[in-house]
Amino acid sequence: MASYVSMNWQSGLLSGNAVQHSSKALGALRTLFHDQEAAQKMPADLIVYTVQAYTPVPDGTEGGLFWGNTTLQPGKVGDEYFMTKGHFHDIRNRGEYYATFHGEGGLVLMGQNGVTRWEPMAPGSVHYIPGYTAHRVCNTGSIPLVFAACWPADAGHDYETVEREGFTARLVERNGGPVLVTSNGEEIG
Ligand code: S6P
Ligand code: ZN
Repeated sequence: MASYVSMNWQSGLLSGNAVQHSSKALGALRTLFHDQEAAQKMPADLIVYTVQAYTPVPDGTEGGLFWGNTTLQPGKVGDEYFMTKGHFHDIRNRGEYYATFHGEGGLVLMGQNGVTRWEPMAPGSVHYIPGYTAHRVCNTGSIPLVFAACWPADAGHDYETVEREGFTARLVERNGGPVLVTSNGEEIG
């Protein structure tokens, strides 16, 4: 029988021997940001986000489910909010749930047709990420953003497509709040 873990329903954080931990520092994320001059000036070892994952079945198990959470620090590179790398799932039709515990953010979603939109994240918000949709989270607030995720064990992660092509719009701060802008600076949401 698979082991189990515990979740603190106030913080969204997991504990238990079976919890896997990983982190992403700015040095590994720099190329994602629009303002490369600002990105290069920031410390490579600055931790931007940490992830906890509970994967009770082997990666790739059809019908299995994984659970995890992400703690994304507040900050910006130029006017662009700190964000996760973002990915499509390797098996494109696989969906996912995100649910917010702490902080404020934006879930940026891009369909395979290249149309990008976003949903505001705040404590209690639950977000369904449909299949065929790249997803990335931005911290639009001033405190750590914590959200939980549940995704199919066989979904896999395609980071390469996003690294190569990016999202068609970015979440940036304008007049003190988040706005989705295209690469030519046009506001679309
Ligand atoms: C996994 C799920 C999350 C992300 C995490 C980091 O499918 O979407 O656990 O892995 O938020 O984002 P990323 O884009 O670096 O995997
Ligand atoms: Zn995912």
